[in-house]
Amino acid sequence: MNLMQPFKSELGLTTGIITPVSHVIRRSLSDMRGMYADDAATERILAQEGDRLIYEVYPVDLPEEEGHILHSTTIIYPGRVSDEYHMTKGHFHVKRDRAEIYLGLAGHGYLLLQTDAGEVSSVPMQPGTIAYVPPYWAHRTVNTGSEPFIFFAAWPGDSGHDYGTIEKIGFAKIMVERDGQVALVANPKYI
Ligand code: M6P
Ligand code: ZN
Repeated sequence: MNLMQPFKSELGLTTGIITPVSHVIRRSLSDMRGMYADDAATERILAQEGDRLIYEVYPVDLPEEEGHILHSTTIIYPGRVSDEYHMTKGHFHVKRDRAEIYLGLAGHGYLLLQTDAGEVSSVPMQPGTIAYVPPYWAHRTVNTGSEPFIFFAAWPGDSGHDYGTIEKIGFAKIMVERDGQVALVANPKYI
């Protein structure tokens, strides 16, 4: 057995940054082409304003193996693509029966979940909210506020990220601003 030594990381509770920083995953609008409902709006923003940063992930460096508990923070910057709020790509776990825990740290948003059968659920999140992603649910987070939406996440080391399914089929529902309110509506692109 390869015995790992105990260690700690420091989490900036207001910044969401975990130190030491092993690596940072940055996803910009161009990384999410085709994921927002309004493709023309995506291309317009890219042409007129450039490639805006949508979110960053600060992971703790750990082996992606059974027995470990992977953990990270995610910072989703506020904004919209047309009327759709900034969000993560979203994924199923490759091992579908692996769950995940989110803890809201700053800002306001939603956890959107969806099963293989297309059932959708939405959980509002604010600082202090512990949201549970049960086994078999794809998960995406959305910043519906005007400040960065920051949360901590922990999940089993052998879960794996399956992005392909969501890239192909999308989420059945999207979070948009309608008449100044946050609304969960049918995704016009969902097949
Ligand atoms: C959370 C966790 C990570 C995930 C990240 C961004 O921190 O669920 O596993 O990578 O959010 O979400 P996504 O991978 O869908 O872009
Ligand atoms: Zn996950």
